[in-house]
Amino acid sequence: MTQQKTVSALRVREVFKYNISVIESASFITYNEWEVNRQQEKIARNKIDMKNELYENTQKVENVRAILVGLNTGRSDDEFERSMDELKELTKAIDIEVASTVTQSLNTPDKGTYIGSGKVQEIAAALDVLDASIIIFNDSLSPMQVRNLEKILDTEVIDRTGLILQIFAKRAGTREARLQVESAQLQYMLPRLVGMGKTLSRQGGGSGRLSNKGSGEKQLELDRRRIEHRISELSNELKNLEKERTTQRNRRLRSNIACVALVGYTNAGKSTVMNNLLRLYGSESADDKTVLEKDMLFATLDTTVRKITPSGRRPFLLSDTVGFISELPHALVKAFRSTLEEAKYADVLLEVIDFSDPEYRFHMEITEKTLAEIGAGDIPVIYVFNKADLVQKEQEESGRLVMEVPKASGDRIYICAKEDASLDELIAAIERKLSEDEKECELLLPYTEGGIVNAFENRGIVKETKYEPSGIRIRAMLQRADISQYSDYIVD
Ligand SMILES: Nc1nc2c(ncn2[C@@H]2O[C@H](COP(=O)(O)OP(=O)(O)OP(=O)(O)O)[C@@H](O)[C@H]2O)c(=O)[nH]1
Ligand SMILES: [Mg+2]
Repeated sequence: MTQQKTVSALRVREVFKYNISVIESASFITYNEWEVNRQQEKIARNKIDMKNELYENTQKVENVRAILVGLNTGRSDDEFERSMDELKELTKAIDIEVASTVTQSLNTPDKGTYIGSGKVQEIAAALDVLDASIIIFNDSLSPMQVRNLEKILDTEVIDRTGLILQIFAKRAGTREARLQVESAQLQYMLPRLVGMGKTLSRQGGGSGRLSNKGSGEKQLELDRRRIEHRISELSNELKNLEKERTTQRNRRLRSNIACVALVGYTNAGKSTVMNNLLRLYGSESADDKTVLEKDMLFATLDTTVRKITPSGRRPFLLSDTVGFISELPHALVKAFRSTLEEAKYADVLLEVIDFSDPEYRFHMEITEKTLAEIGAGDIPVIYVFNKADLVQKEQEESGRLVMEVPKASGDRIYICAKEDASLDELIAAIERKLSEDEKECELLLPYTEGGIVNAFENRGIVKETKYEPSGIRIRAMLQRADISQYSDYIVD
């Protein structure tokens, strides 16, 4: 049993190590060798695919089991329990089975092993009994703590950040997401590598997480330089992709069609809203335009923008992006900044909330904090309380008064993202919000300015058009910026 366990732990670790093979293939190159390197990268990316596949297979065949460990250093019981529950969901998100949960309350974490030595022994004894091969900690551990624990427990130890990074690595589908994840993983590894160098130089050797090609300070220094080199390469490439994204975004902004962004905690139902609006009001065949919706954390990792053209109402561009979570690893926020920032350019945010989750208020807090962090804190918000069907069911079962769905009240709307009536109510709420700042104006445009009429029509803001000898007379809903831009033509 012990032997089998070690094998599965090593395979999980193998996946975590995939970056090293990428680094090996990248090696030291000059900027002029960029093109050659792109080919090498292609090979490396295939390697990542293979590794991810290996990971999937490993999980399916071997059924890895984990012990979850949480240390409460002064949080309320509720808060602590909530974060342990979320750790369980995160663990399930990479198909690792939760064998058991171990918790402890201490004023301060133990410097060497994070939890007390008695607890470490307890876990060591439980490992065999529970057939577990990986220990997952709910907080961030120092590189030294991970090493100490791995040595005592003789099995793989990862922390919450490491776990989230693995989920992202497994899910990353687009090129940009893959580069972002790789960069985040390397940034996470770097201090751990340096830390390990110290230990190894004292010990004069040994085998560790990253020392698969020999050991000693020299080798580690080489690895460290390779990683740093790869990080700067990735950051250059991400900058190029960001430029592309900015160009696309500028084109969108110039078109003046309203931009609406779905934001919110992971698994709230953002992609479900997107897909169902596309099904009802997508401008082209919706089938190949839909995005992945799934009952798991971090189903979506990139940004998709689609045009929604509701009949009789104004069209808008809708974007769906990566969800938020409490304690999103810093390296990840940094690497995913450009994806996360997409919301910053929206006219209206749809904050999707899983209303059936007892923790929804806490999720709203985290979402609002994250929005402020990425500079999207001042954009008008519609609070979309989703999965209200589940709440209705619960109310029915417990004999309470059942809420009405859909229901809009001020900036709040209660919906079930899978029902057409809810989606129509949502579209109406979006239109209301978009027109909040608008004023109905009459303009008289010379026939040479037909382009302006077209642009207004594309935005769906024209109420009336009359062709008169002196020009085109239109009534349109204008925003403040339009009023100053077109003041020469405004007659009323
Ligand atoms: N019952 C019910 N389930 C819903 C509703 N909306 C979404 N879901 C389910 O909730 C799960 C998560 O939905 P997604 O749309 O993938 O959530 P997301 O916010 O995009 O999640 P991430 O991409 O992981 O951030 C899926 O299983 C959906 O089918 C709803 O109104 N009612
Ligand atoms: Mg999604």
